[in-house]
Parts: sequence; C-alpha cells; structure tokens
Amino acid sequence: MNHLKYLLLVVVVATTNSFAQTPAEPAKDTAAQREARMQWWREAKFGMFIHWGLYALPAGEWQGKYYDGIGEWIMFKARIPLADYEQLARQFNPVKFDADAWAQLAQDAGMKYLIITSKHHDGFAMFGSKVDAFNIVDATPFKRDPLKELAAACAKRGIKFGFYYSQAQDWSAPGGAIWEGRHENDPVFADPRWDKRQHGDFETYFSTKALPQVRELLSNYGPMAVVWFDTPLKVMSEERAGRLEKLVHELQPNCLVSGRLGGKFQSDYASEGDNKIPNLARAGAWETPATLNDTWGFKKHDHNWKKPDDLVFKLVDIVSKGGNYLLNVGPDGEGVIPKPSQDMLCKVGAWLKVNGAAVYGADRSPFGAEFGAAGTPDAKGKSTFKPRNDWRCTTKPPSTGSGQAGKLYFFLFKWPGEKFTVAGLKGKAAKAYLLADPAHKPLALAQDGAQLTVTLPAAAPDPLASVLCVELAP
Ligand code: JFZ
Repeated sequence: MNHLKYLLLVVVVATTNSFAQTPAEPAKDTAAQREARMQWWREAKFGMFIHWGLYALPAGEWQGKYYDGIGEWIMFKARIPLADYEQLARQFNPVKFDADAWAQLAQDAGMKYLIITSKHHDGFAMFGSKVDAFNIVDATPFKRDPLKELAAACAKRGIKFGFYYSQAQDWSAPGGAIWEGRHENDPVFADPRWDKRQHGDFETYFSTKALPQVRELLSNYGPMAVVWFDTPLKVMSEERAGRLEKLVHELQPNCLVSGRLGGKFQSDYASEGDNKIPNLARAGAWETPATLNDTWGFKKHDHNWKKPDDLVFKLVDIVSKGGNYLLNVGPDGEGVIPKPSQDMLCKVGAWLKVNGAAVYGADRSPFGAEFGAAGTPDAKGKSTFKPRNDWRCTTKPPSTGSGQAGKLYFFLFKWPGEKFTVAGLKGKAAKAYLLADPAHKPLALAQDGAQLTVTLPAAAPDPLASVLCVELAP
C-alpha cells in the first residue's frame, strides 16, 4: 500500500515536472499570431470572388425553363439527376479561359486578393483531384487545372490567392449535406434528396471527400491566403469545424479561414450576409461578399449590373465602416468574364489608381454621423435606419518616425459646393488637398474648435467620388 502511494507520488511529481520542463508548446493560435496573419488582409480591402463551375453552362436554364435566383444553385432548383449533371462535365470545355487575363483584371480593378470556387455545392471539383474523379481534369474534355494556372498568374502579380470550398453541402457525393429549408420560391421538401445516389452517411463524405480535398488544395497550389468555407448547416458541428480548421493550419499556418466554417468556431474574419453592408462602423475583421448583378454563377439573362458609381460608393462605405469588399464575377461556360463586369471593374480600378491611398490600409471613420441616423419605426414598430450618403471618411495613423501627421480622407459623393464643413474633428488640421490634384495644392482651411471648413473648387474633380485629404498637425 505504502509502495503504491509512493509510486503514485513519483508519477505525479514526474508528470508535473515534465510539464514544467517541456518548453511551452508553441501556442497554436494566440491573438498576436492571428493579428499577424491578418495583416495583409486588413490592408487589402478589396478582393475578387469568382464563382465558376459546371453551372455556367446551363446559365440559369434547364430543359427550357429559366430559373429565378442564383445560377450556381440550378442543380438543386431543377432537381437535376446526377447522371444528367455529369453530362455537363462532358460538355465543359472553356477554351477561352485565360488565367493571366483574369488575374490581370483583378489587378486592373485594384483588387489585392482572389478567391475562386474550388468545389461548390454541386460537388464538382474545379481542380485536379485524386480524391474524387468528378473534377475538371478527369471528367471534362478541357483536362486543364484552372486553379493551378490561376495560382501562378496571381503569384506573378503579387495577388493573394485563396479558394472557396463547400465543406458541408455536396449534392453529388453520397452523404453530402443538402439545404433543407426554403430557398427563395422553392417548396419545402420533406426529403431534400432527389437522387438515390445522394443517400449516405455525412461523416463518410466529410472524412473521405471534404477533408482530403481540402488537404489537396492546401498541398498542391502554393501558399494559400484564404479558405472560404460556406453554408455549414447543422452537420458542421464544433468538432468537425475544428478538424477542418486544424487541417488548414497544420498545412498552412498563415492561411486565413473565413467566417462560415460552422459550429461556434471563431474564424479569422466574419462574413456579412451576402451583399449586406452594416449601417454603422464596426470593430473586428469583417467582409461583405457581393455580386455585380443578382447571381454568383453566370446566368445568361441576368443583366442587372450595378453601376460603377454604386460600386465605388459600396467599396468606400464598407472600408469607412472597417470592412473588406469581396466582389464577385461569374465567368461563362467558355471561360470568359462577362464584358460588363470587366468594364465596371476597370472603372473602379481607374478610380482607385488616383484615390487608393485613401482606401488601402486605411482605418474606419472616427466620426459616425455621416452614416445616417435612426428613422421612424416601421408599421410593425421595428426600428429603421435612414442612411445618408453625402460623404464617408477613412483615416491613417501617423507614419511612425517620419514626423508626418495622421490623415483623414473625406470621400465626397455629393459635391458640397465651395465649402465642405465637418464637425467633431479631433486635432488640428494642418493641410488639405484633393487626391485628384497631382500637385496636392493646399486648399484654404478654417478651423473653429472641432469644426473644420475647407474651401473647394466649384466643381467635383471626379464624377465617381472626389477625395479630400486633411492632414492633422503632429
Ligand atoms: C452561399 C452559397 O449558397 C451561394 O451559392 C454563394 O456561394 C454565396 C457566396 O454563399 O449563400 C449564402 C450563404 C450565406 C448567406 C447568404 C447566402 N448569409 O449568411 O446571409
């Protein structure tokens, strides 16, 4: 008995000691590490989202019927049997695909990162996968791996590269999850499955397709900047979300994980609802994923394009509230990004060439009143918000050591006439000029306490948005 006690004591001491002596395991995910791997993302502000897959061929139409809503859901909406959907792979030959042209467009648009669908809910892999033959290299006449080509084209231009992966929903793998709720105007189905081949066990799908494909993506395509998971549904438990996250960071410690992984898992940044921009500035890392028309995947009859001035407003609105803008293009079945998308993005890019200093690396507004105010409650008594969109503001801190003062950037959407007045200024304005003026000729300033008035030219120098920089005295 005594011996036993002694033994126990020794064991306890030994274990305690071994804990004390092993060098502290490198903390997996300290706040500092998170912040360090987020650095580029916080500065980038503007990224390109690409939804591209077999759904670009039907482009919204199946068997003579044109479906409402987002095009990449056509397999679900039209309840397309797997055997028929697989036929699309046999026709998929996007010979006009040009990775360099896509990456160049992202660069011309002023976008700093690019995230492409590697596998959407339809289950088709847009990359060469040894794990599952239903992929672009093995199942199409095209046979090329667009993700390989894009990764290289982005690397060449210093654009960060990442991929979207539908980790829970998979409509063509046995056991893959399928959305059960209402989807726009669809009826609610008692059994969400429409094909016998969809029956199976989720855990089997998850461990034999999802995890191994994510492993392939993080092993074979160079440094990955982001993995963008989506629609976790109920099956993505805390435990499963954790396994995915662990896999990502084991393979690539600096890769960011987006906000739709599942469980209560705390990802690197939050995704807002699609096309949703918060009313007010918000702390923390967040991103608004958004469409240029009303679909992510290409649809032949969706011509409801946003206008360049609206895109610039949204980009600025988001950045002034502290977020990033992930703006989508949906290339067609030949591999071409629709011309209207290209044209609009180039206009935004041209504006950014002049005004990018006020966007990249800039912080959210120190004001707030410019966003708008609570409106009168609606008929149901629910509170409303009345937005204002005359101007927005971003800031940059003083660049350390140089003695340069901090900067405020005012984006003027409605030209205020010859005077721009702002209240609530902290600090003393030292100099003001328009970014559109390459000479940065100083504008007349008058400051009365916290109220600043800048004298402007009579007409706006930029029809999209003119940026007024106010430098504060050190
Ligand atoms: C999902 C996908 O189903 C869709 O096809 C597309 O890929 C989009 C980017 O993401 O749709 C969502 C997911 C989450 C929300 C809205 C649409 N949300 O949180 O509001």
